Formats: sequence, C-alpha cells, structure tokens
Amino acid sequence: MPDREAIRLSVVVPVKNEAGNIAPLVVEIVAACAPLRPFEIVYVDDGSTDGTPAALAAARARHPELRVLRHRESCGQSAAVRTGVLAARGELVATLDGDGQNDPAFIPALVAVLTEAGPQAGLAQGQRIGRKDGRLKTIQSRIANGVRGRILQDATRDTGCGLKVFRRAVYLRLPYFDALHRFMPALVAREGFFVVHADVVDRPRFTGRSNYGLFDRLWVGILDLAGVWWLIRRRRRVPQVEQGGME
Ligand SMILES: Nc1nc2c(ncn2[C@@H]2O[C@H](COP(=O)(O)OP(=O)(O)O)[C@@H](O)[C@H]2O)c(=O)[nH]1
Ligand SMILES: [Mg+2]
Repeated sequence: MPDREAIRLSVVVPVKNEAGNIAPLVVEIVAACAPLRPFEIVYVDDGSTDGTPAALAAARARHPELRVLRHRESCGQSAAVRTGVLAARGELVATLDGDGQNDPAFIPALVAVLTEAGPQAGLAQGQRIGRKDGRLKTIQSRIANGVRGRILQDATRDTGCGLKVFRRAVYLRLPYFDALHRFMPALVAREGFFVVHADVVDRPRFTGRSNYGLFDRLWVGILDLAGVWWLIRRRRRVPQVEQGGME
C-alpha cells in the first residue's frame, strides 16, 4: 500500500446493509480509477446487520486498494462519510453511494473539472440526469432541490447526488451535522471556495432496498435548510489571512 503522501485520491463509500452491492461496485471503482493511481478506496460500514462485513472482507482479499472501517452501531450516512474522510489519505476525496446508483465511471471527469478549476475550487458536485428513483421520490427530490436552491442561492441543481469530488482540507473546515452531505455546495461556498459541476447519469440500485422512506427527509429537511440558512447568515466574510508584524 502506498504511503500517505503518495495517494492522490481516496474514494469514500458509506454503506448500510448493502451486502449484494459490495463486490460489483468495488470492481467498477478499481477499473474507473485506474488512470488516477495511486488511489485508495475507503468503505465505511455503518453498523450493517446483513452480510456486508463478510462481503467487505472478501473484497479486501481481492483488492489491496480497499480499506474497511466499521461503526459498531449505525450513526447515519453523513457520519459514515465523515469517518471515511477523516481516515482518508488522499488530498482529494471522491464520495459515492454504495448501492450502485452512482456510476464510478464519472469519478475521473469530476477530478478533472475540480483540478482544472484551480486551488480555489473546493468541490466538484455531480448532478444526476435520467433519475432512476420512483416517480414520487424524483418529484419530491426536484421540489426539495428547487426550494433549497432558491433559499441558499447555491447555484446547484442537485445537491443530493452522492457523487462528489472535493479537497479533503476544505471538507475538514465545514461544520458537521447529520445531513451535511446534502448541503455541501452552500457550505463549501461559505468557506470562500467555489463549486464546479458535472452531469452524471443515474442508475437503478444493483440490489437491495433504500434505507430512506419518502418522509424521512421531508420534515428534517426543512429543519436542516433553516439551519444552513442561519449558518450562512452568521458568516460575515471569509478572512483573507496575511503575515503580520513585518514593520
Ligand atoms: N453509513 C450509512 N449509510 C447509509 C445509511 N443510510 C443509507 N446509507 C447509504 O447511503 C447510500 C444512499 O442510501 P440509499 O438507501 O440508497 O438512499 P436513496 O438512494 O436516497 O434512496 C447507500 O450507499 C446506503 O447504503 C446509514 O444510515 N448509514
Ligand atoms: Mg440509493
């Protein structure tokens, strides 16, 4: 395994009860990221109660790039992403959902748009086209994205897409809360970095079922939006820091 300095990219994947989806997705990530070597894959098992730990152990035996972390008890998707990013050794981090809905083939394009935009670009946000969720969920997601965009003015059509590439150092500056991963563009901009976008083609889950019900995100989503709105208003300006005491 290459050392910390050598790794360019860490691919962080949060999973809860995704046993059947581990093996095929790891194979796809390894193939997609081949041009970005050296990279690592960090799976965070969020207290799964199915065969996910065994599937991860089997995948690790086949792929030396894979690291596995586990929460003893389920703490949620944002907490799993955070555990992965804290452990990540790459300067750049890619995230994607562990159910197969996000195609890792888009990771190199997201890395390219971020790095070509320069060091002030903090996040390359994937935006889904051809949504494969049910009609009701897709409509609900469109409405939520529309309301969020109006209120936060974060110039992003789809913040819920799990496919993102960001600078680890920028992520570490963000305030942590449950659902942080759905508000990344506004929070990255709050730190004085800008956001770039790339369209990504959505897929259906490989197998298994969604961890979220239709109403899981509605009421708490309104509360989260109010919280992020408040956070943004409570940032006066981003300090431009320079060396003092020179005269
Ligand atoms: N770590 C963790 N991951 C979760 C949790 N809920 C969902 N996920 C993962 O987050 C990703 C998206 O969740 P999913 O259930 O597919 O939600 P949906 O696609 O929005 O319906 C998948 O990789 C899930 O395994 C959770 O409570 N903890
Ligand atoms: Mg999904």
